[in-house]
Formats: sequence, C-alpha cells, structure tokens
Amino acid sequence: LKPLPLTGTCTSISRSCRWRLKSTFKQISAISYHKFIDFALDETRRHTDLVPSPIQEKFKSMNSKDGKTELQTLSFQAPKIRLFRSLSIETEDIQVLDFAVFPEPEFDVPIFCANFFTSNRTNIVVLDLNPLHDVIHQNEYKEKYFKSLLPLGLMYSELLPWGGKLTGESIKFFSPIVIWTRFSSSQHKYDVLYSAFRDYYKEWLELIGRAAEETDARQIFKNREAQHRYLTWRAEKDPGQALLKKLIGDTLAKDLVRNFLFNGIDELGTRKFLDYFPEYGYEDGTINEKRSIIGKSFESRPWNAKGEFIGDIC
Ligand code: BLA
Repeated sequence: LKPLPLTGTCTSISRSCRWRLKSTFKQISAISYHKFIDFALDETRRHTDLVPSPIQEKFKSMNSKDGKTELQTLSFQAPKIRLFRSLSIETEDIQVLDFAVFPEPEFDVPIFCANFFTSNRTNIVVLDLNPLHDVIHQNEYKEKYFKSLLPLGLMYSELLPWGGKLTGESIKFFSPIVIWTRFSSSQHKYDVLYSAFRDYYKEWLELIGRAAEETDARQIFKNREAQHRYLTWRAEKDPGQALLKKLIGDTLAKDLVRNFLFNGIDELGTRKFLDYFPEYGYEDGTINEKRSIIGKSFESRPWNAKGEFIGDIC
C-alpha cells in the first residue's frame, strides 16, 4: 500500500485508494481459526487413529440462506473418543470456531471445549476442559484432573483475563482452569489464544491417553448421564443459537445443534431438559426461553490460584 497523500481532505482520497485501505484493515482484523483445527487434527493423529464419524456425511456442507457463507464441519471418532467435531464459520464480518471433543462414557475425562466468536467489535472466548463431574463442592474429580493443570491455567488466565459477568448457570460446566475472556482484535491476543489452545489440547490428549477404561457399570452410567446433561444444557441454551438460526434458518439450525454439535442427546440418555434443569419449567410444562434464571453473574474469576471456588452461588 502506497502512503496516503498528506494533503487534502478525506474526500480527496481516490476510490481505489479507499478500497486498498479498506482491504488492508480487513486483512488486519480478519482472523482465521482454521489453523487451530489443523493443529488439533495433526496432534490427535499423532496419538490415535481418527475415522470419519457417521454424522459427517449429513452435515458435510451447509450454506447460509443468502448463499454468502459456508459453514464448515468436521467430525471423527477414535478409540476412547466418542466424537471429535468442529464447526467453523468465516465471513468478512464474523469468524466462529466451535470445537469440542467428547470421550466415550467409559472414560470420565473432561470434555475439550473451545468456543471462539470474533466480530469487528469484539472477541468472545471460552477455552476449557469442561469437567464431567462436580469440581465446585467436591475435591476428588478436581484433584484427579485439574490439580496438575492449575499452573497452566493460572498463566493463561493472567494473559487472557476474566471476561466479566456471564450466564450464571454456565459456571457449573466450567473448570478451575477455564479461560473465559473478551478482547478487541489484536495479533498479540490471537497468538496468545493459539498458544493456550495448543497447550490445553495437548494436555487433554495426555489425559485421554492415560485414562484407564472404567469397568464398573454404575460409574459408566454416571459418566454417560453427566455427558448427557451437558449436551442437553448446551443444545438448549448455547449462546450461538440465535446467530446460527439467522444464518441457516430455524429448522437447519436446530438439526445442526441437536444432531451435530451436541450429538448424543438421543443415544446417551432419555432425560429431558426440564428433568435436569427444572428451574426453567413453566407450569404448563414448557421451557422458559430465557438463557438464565440466575442472571448474569461472576464479575471476576470465581476460582483462586489453588483451584478453590470463591464465587457466591451454587
Ligand atoms: C457468547 N458464548 C458466549 C458467552 C459464553 C459462551 C459464556 C457469553 C454470554 C453468556 O454469558 O452466556 C460460551 N457458554 C459458552 C460455552 C458454554 C457455556 C462454551 O455455557 C459451555 C458450557 N458461539 C458459538 C457459536 C456461535 C457463537 C457456534 O459457539 C455462533 C454461530 C456466538 N457466543 C456467540 C455470540 C455471543 C456468544 C454471538 C454473544 C451473544 C450473547 O452474549 O448472547
């Protein structure tokens, strides 16, 4: 890009120059999350054999209603891994990555979760190893999976500080090392986020690699039900749904959410949303459409450096 003439008003900038300026800013502001997924795929393949998931064929390609946006999906399974799936959406104005990896119910390993939403105005980030079991009131599961990861979580929570109040209910699905942050676009922040993503994913692969298969039927049932509850929560209340509906329409968005993003709802259990979250029920048996009953909570990080919960509810 040639330097702009120093004299003259804005109106004197030629059309081609204005176009070049605009596209330069776009190049700076647009981020692609593809390299995150490429990393996860390569790294997973170094540990295990991924095979395409049976759901891939149905959801392999989707376009937005206006035909301008392609929604890209990937889904695999592997020994110990029930579902590895990602959805990415990249337009000039928004970039989204919704990536999760769910273990088979024989393993109580956390669910890997990376949710990144980027627009011209902001970036919204959740990166976590979502616990399958209680880490707020009980220590056992927390010690098993998170104790050794606290230093890593602490380092990244300083680089990517707490994003402020969020849907109160979400906190029970997060771990003491959750990265919940918002920032305005900058190359430095993306580099830190990419580094956090790689480190968290490598740790997750270590956890699943080391995990021994559970043989106690009651424990397997508990793992399955915990995963089902998680899927049921997200399929009903995930914040991305409004945008997905806008992009691809109500029917396709619901199908994508239920059968791709949170696949397993129909197989892992039979309980319904209100069985798990009765506080959302109206007397006539319908579900309150509000995302939160508790409301937005947790202005600051409710976990201390020792991984103790210091928030006020639950
Ligand atoms: C916002 N996404 C958010 C927020 C959270 C999450 C915490 C802040 C708003 C809030 O407090 O709820 C993410 N919430 C999670 C995750 C869990 C949870 C990961 O409970 C796990 C248990 N996000 C997507 C997709 C899109 C998307 C696919 O995953 C879009 C297609 C968008 N997320 C998105 C948008 C917002 C958001 C637009 C801001 C809108 C809002 O705050 O309501």
